[in-house]
This record gives sequence, structure tokens and C-alpha cells, in this order.
Amino acid sequence: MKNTIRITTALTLFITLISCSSDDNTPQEVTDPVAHLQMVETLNEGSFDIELYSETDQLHVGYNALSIRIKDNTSKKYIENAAVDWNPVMHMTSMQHSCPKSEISVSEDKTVYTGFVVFQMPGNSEEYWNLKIDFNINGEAYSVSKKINVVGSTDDYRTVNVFMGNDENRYVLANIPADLSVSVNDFEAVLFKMENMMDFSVVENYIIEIDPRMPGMNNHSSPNNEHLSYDAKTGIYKGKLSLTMTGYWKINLKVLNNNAQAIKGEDVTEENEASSIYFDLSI
Ligand SMILES: [Cu+2]
Repeated sequence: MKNTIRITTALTLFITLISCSSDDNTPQEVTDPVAHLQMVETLNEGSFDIELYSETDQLHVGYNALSIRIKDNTSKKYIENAAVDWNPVMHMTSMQHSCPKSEISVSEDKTVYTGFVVFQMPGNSEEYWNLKIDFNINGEAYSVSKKINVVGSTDDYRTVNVFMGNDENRYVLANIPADLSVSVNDFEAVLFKMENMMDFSVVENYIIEIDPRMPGMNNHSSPNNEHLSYDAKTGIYKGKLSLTMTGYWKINLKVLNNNAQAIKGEDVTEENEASSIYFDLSI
């Protein structure tokens, strides 16, 4: 008797489940467009919350791919197709400066706005970054700014080089973080010229030479690397980085201008074990 009841219950449940799913012929796919990201800051302006998302849990020195959403706290909805602009400024004890940044564009999901920022240095107890975000909704302009926390890179690895070229221009060169493995990897970087303290422009058609070495293993190199060249479509530099084993690598760099003249960086030789500009990483 008990068994019969159990079977009947199970059967009823089974039928209910089947009928439920067959009734539901208009499945609503609720996908969160920022589910793979982490919210690192919220800026509040009146009834709007501006949410800043990153792939990492904190803003850090180097290249940061960022996403922004604007939430209307009255309707609880995210605003689509707003015009968004940003400006990060570092307030140092002796001066203020900005950093390289992209424009912000609307992504496939129209409530998500994306771009990148290259922070050259972390904040500290006396010096800090301030992020200003301007946005325009239905012709109405809004502006909000907030002190943001920018930390140093993991393991103190160099992910950005700020240097003066022998052409007397200042440059910012940052690698774009990627999952690297023992293989020939896609390797990308952005190169900006510092026009003044607040303005940075994309440098076009230079060449970024790479020479990866393992300093812990007689400074050996790897085959099949490809120098980074400018991709006009995306405005970034792309090449191939060959890593032949796991461990610590120093990616020595040399920057060549449009006339193929080196403006910064030195060859690695028997006498010179590293270039003055480099990225380092471990896999
Ligand atoms: Cu600074």
C-alpha cells in the first residue's frame, strides 16, 4: 500500500513536471549581460546608479577592460543607448594627470557600455584617482565623479611602460591581459602618446618588437614570435608571443617609429640581459 502511494505520488509529480514544461512554450531567457564580470564601483547621481564592471575584482595598474551600466532607481531598469563619456584624473601631491582611455561604445546588449582605461600608477594614502562620468539620457546631461581605488599589478609585474622616447615624446605602452599558455599566443598591446597631462592619443603604425626571455634559465628565448603591428580597425597592436614552458618570462620590448627607427628599448645580447622596457608575466 505504501509503495503504491509512493509510486502514485512520483507519477503525479512526473506528469506535473512534464505538463509544466510543455505548457511553457514561450521560454523567457533571462540572461545577465554582466554575469561574467564583477562590479568594482557604483557612482550615484540623483536617481541613477552608474555601475562599473571589470573582469577583475579591482581596478589595477595597466589595461582595464571596463563595462558600465546606468540603473534608473525609479523604474529599476537599465538605460539603453545613453551617450556616455569618462575621464579619470589622478590627484598627486604635486600635480594632476589623466591616462590613456578609449571612447565608450554601446555593446550588443544596449544597456551595457564598454571601453578601456590604462592606469599608469596605483593610488596611495595621499594620492588618488578620481573618475568622472558624463552621460546623456533623452537630451538631459548628467555628470558624476568619484574617488576610485586603483591597486598595483599582481606580483608587481610590469604591465605598463611609461617612457620618454629619443624623439622627446612621452609614451604609454600597456599589454592587454589574456589567458596565456605554453603555445604561440595572440599577444596585444596599446600604445599612446602623451600630448599633455590630460590628453593621450593613439600612436598609429609603429612596430613593437618583442623578445621573450626566461631570466631564470640562462635567458633563453623562444621561436616563432611575431612582432606587434598596428591594426587600424581596432587601434591596437597585435602579434604572437611564443612561450615554450611554464614559469617566469620577461617580454623585452623595442618600439620602432614609422621610419623603423628605435625610439626606445635595446636588443638583448650576451652583454645586455634585458631591455629598459618590458612586460613580465608567469604562466
Ligand atoms: Cu600619478
